[in-house]
Amino acid sequence: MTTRNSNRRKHGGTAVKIVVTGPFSAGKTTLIRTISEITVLSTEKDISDHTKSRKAETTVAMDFGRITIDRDLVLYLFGTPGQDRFDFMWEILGEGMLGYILLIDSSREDSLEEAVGILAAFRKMARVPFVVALNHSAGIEPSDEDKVRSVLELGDDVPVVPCDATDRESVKSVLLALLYSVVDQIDAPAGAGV
Ligand SMILES: Nc1nc2c(ncn2[C@@H]2O[C@H](COP(=O)(O)OP(=O)(O)O)[C@@H](O)[C@H]2O)c(=O)[nH]1
Ligand SMILES: [Mg+2]
Repeated sequence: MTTRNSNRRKHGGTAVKIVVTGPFSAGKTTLIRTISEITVLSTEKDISDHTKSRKAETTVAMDFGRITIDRDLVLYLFGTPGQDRFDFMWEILGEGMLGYILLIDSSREDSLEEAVGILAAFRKMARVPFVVALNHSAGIEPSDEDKVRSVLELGDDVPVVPCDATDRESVKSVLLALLYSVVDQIDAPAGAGV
């Protein structure tokens, strides 16, 4: 049986699509590379504009990775490009997603500001569960989470979780938080994740 957000695969397992979005340089490509069991297909290109001082390459179209939870469930991870001029890709990548991770670099104020517009676009695009992951979270305090919640206008049902995109266990816990949100929404569909 095929549902809107999942596909039965030939050997019987379900494949679901999860999108990793967030501002430029939040750590999306890193997160997918950390967790993927296949070599991540990234479309990185040298940066030629003013953002070059922050990093040398940027994701142009998407990152693509995969993680097998068990023989019944495989997650396909799609990372969005971070710069505005590629935001036409968001809708393409968002099609049929089970949920998404909004990744923010919590060490930089402008990352949260940039996240506001991205989240608005995603909320408009799909009413699916999402989690907010705070990358570079060393030294963050409870008040930082409150600030993120208030700036992004998050409901109590949206998890805000610390993240180290370079650490496999940390990335796993972010994915689990998202999967639990998905399960919660199945239990209580009205209004969850929005
Ligand atoms: N120390 C540290 N550096 C990170 C982490 N995540 C990303 N980075 C670095 O931050 C920069 C931007 O990461 P990248 O994954 O390209 O961001 P993207 O634009 O969101 O895909 C890169 O130089 C990464 O090596 C993290 O969790 N810890
Ligand atoms: Mg990237």
